[in-house]
Amino acid sequence: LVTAIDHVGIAVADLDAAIAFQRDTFGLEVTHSEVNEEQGVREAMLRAPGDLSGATQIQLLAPLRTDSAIAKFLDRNGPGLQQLAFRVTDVEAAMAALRAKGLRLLYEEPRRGTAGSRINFVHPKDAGGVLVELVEPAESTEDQN
Ligand code: CMX
Repeated sequence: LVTAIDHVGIAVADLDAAIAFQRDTFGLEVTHSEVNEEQGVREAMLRAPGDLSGATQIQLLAPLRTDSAIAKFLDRNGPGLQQLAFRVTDVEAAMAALRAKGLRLLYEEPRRGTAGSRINFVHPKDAGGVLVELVEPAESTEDQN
């Protein structure tokens, strides 16, 4: 079902400060950033220098709005690990396979994720207390910058 661990998402209050911390402390570099209005986030993807394209990334997620999932997570937990994202080749097929096992998906249909990917989430209560994201990357992964 899963072809790779795509990224690990960290909720942060201040995206620019978090990028600077990851860069200055661990040497990670930003490969992509965007605003996703539907998800209510400002986000950035980071990786270790020299990592090949396709390697697992760190996603920093800052809230755009007070009613967003990330704002609620920060209110409840403070900053920290918020999600684990698995890469799949066909998100609808993955959704069907997980539903058949009795897991709840958060959305009826896939929504738009980072860089034009198609995403859905498994409810954390059905995945061992971890918010699991399913990510089907956009066709071209060449132009993620
Ligand atoms: N990881 C693990 N558990 C979580 C969680 C998380 N990120 N967020 C909530 N939970 C837990 C809560 O602690 C709660 O547990 P208890 O009942 O034991 O207290 C339970 O899940 C349900 O909580 P809830 O109050 O019913 O639901 P929330 O309003 O907190 O929403 C969730 C939780 C997962 C439905 C919501 O965060 C969501 O829709 N997430 C998907 C979208 C998202 O995260 N977008 C931001 C990232 C965008 C991107 O990746 O591109």
